[in-house]
Amino acid sequence: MSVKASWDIFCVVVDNYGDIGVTWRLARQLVAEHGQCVRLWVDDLATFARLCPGTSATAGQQWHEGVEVRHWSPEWSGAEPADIVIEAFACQLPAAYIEAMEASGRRILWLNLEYLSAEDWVVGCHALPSMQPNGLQKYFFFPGFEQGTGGLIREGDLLARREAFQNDSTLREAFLHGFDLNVQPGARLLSLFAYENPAVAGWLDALTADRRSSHLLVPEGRVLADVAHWLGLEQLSAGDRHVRGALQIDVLPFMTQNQYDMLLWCCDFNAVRGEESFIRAQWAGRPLVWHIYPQEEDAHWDKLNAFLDLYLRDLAPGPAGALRNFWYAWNAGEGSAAAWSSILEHEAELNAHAERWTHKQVANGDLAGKLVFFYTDWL
Ligand code: TRH
Repeated sequence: MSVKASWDIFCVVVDNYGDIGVTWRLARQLVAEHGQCVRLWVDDLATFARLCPGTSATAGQQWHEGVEVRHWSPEWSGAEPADIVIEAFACQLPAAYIEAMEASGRRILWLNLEYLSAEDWVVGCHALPSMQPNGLQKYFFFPGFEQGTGGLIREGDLLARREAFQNDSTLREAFLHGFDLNVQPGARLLSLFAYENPAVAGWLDALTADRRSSHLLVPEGRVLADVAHWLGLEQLSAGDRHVRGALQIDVLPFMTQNQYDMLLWCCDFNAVRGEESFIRAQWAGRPLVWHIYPQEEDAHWDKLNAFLDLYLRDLAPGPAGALRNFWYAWNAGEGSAAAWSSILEHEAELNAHAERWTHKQVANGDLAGKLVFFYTDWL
């Protein structure tokens, strides 16, 4: 049984949707599944509104799905600190808020929720405390893919919902019809969410020339310019449909997180990016390619390799090599056409492996549950 407590989650939107995507999902789950009282402080309501339609881009305070969403403006107006304070991804809490934590005289659990990484040092650093200059202690909470980490965000009923959806073709058809999509029987269904990426062209060439038809679904976003360029067009927008050889491309609107989950569940293969869509594609139980968020001095390649080493550990050399090569080509921006043909040779093994991986991750526990347990234990 969870102790009912108050939580303040602070989120700075650096760019894109990952920071708010993670914190919004976590906030909702803490409320819905653990009965917690959660305030989410976000500095960019316009980006939040893309994930949560119905959001006011100007309201200082609003409620969505039981979460109190507060606009975190540069002029801090003051607030009583919560029992648990999460600064997401090392964002800087307002100085006055830290002072209020100190002055409260209460025991407040202060956590920094870190970015996701499969690197092996994560297990050793997870949940370590660090003494702050003002005498308060801050803990570093690392999500991750191994037992000794904070796990991944996963709603309690997610796998059951996903399996029910994937086992009932009428649900899939209804979802796709909602976007005015009819998938040809036998066609391979693919989704594409990525940063700007020159490797997309080679992949589309390979799909066009394939013996089997493919249907590619692209929610609006940064990669669209590459798809447009490949099609010889100035631009693309939601609702556009184009056919080249064996490939049909449909551009979809940017959808809610729940709809995006269903899109991932529908597809035979998903191209995802960043942190959050990367996790959601793993819960889909289908093979994926990850366009990792590029970092300075190519630091992201270590992260990419660490994940691949873990993910491919129990897979035979043929399919493991095929997937690794495709991920390398995707992130290097070249060579994706040849790498894709090896993926197709190992489709069945890669499918089975993706499902096995999902269940292995479930066994590690989930981030919200681990946070609540950490708090209870700390008390
Ligand atoms: O948007 P991102 O590129 O976010 C990135 C990463 O988190 C990165 O680590 C971080 O440093 C950087 O932001 C600042 O990719 P990500 O993490 O996959 O977040 C996308 C979110 O958008 C995710 O919650 C899924 C959601 N989404 C929708 O809700 N609807 C959609 O149609 C699509 C395509 C995505």
